[in-house]
Amino acid sequence: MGSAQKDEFERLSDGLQQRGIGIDEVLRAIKSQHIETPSWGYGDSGTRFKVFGAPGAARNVYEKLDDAAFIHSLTGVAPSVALHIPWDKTDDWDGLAVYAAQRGLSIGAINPNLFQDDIYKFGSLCHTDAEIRGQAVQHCLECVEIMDKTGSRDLSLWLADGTNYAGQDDIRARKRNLEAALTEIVAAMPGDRRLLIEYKFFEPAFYHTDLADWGMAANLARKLGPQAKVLVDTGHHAPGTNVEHIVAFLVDEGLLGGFHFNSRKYADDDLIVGTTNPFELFLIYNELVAAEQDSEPEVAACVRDVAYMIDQSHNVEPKLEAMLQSVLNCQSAYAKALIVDREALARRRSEHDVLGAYRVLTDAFDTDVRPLLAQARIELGLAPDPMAAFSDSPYPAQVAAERGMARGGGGGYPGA
Ligand code: PSV
Ligand code: MN
Repeated sequence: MGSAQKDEFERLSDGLQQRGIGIDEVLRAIKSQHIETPSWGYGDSGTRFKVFGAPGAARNVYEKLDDAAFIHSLTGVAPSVALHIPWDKTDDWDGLAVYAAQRGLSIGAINPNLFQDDIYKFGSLCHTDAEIRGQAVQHCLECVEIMDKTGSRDLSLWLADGTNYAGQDDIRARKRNLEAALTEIVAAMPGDRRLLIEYKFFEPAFYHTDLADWGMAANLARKLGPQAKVLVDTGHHAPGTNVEHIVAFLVDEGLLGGFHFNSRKYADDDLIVGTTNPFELFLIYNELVAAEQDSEPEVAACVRDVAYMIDQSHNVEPKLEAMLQSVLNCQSAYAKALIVDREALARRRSEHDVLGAYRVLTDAFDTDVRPLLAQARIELGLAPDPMAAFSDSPYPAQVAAERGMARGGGGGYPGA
């Protein structure tokens, strides 16, 4: 350990210990954090206006796994990769799982794609036509088989279903269609596999979205039974929504299944989590850390099973650096949540010391946790500064030279 790093860590650790924070426990938690990266964040992707090609962007699922392994080698906390089907489809799932394992990775959530086939113009699982619903269910069942072959635990479901005009369709009929389709899908899933239900209040439909908010997702999850949980995509809320409140509520109900982290600024899932609103990310983690320590065993168990996933596809930022930055922002938010003085917080709350309680949170948020994270990385046998290690690594230039410019150039508009 460099002596400057050692001094900084000891200073921080002394200060935290004086506040009654167990430094070993905090380090243990930081080292066992788990953040899943998305395969689609490594390939060429962008907005519906324009996809700017990126040199070195992964061209297939194997290259995506190589990139994910590189991010994991720098951070030590990103050992799984979410796949999107059919974007990542292969004829050899066993081979893919082995390829991942050889790189210290496992296959994370499997994401069905119920939005890019022509048949889905008016919906998928909610469609009025039973045949189209049947095809959508079949696709999900194919994904359940892929989960089996790859050892994936979670089927992560997002629907683009909805309508654009008042009167366009029967909202209640669509709701029933969805419930029936998901019942069939859950029935086909082994008991140790989970269905994560993602909601989004807008886009690509704008009049009504069939799964518009966490309440609708939670209602469905309850009906579907213990294998179904809610997935919170941080980008899928109206501006001003208190996301940490939703998180606290869902975890307390045992219904929180996972996250798709990104920044709400772009409206959906492209910008890097925690860049514009790191305080929100900290407050989300704060609720989770508090729940981890809850005396109700079910609440604590629910947090332990939460899947922390990034859902971003970068357009103007260098892709690998962007993914690394995303993981680092999650690490920093979590570390800050871990050092909240929970006893002081409980005391201030019981005294109705409104701003005192707020300052307990900002004391943690304002703490420079970099020496703590560096220490955790050193203990994991990693470089203390992943961004410096990234800059020193030949990997990004190597893949740029090998892979060249994959595709890019397109966009969702005619002639784009
Ligand atoms: C949809 O906006 C979403 O958040 C879903 O999770 C998709 O699977 C993902 O983005 C990638 O398109
Ligand atoms: Mn998402």
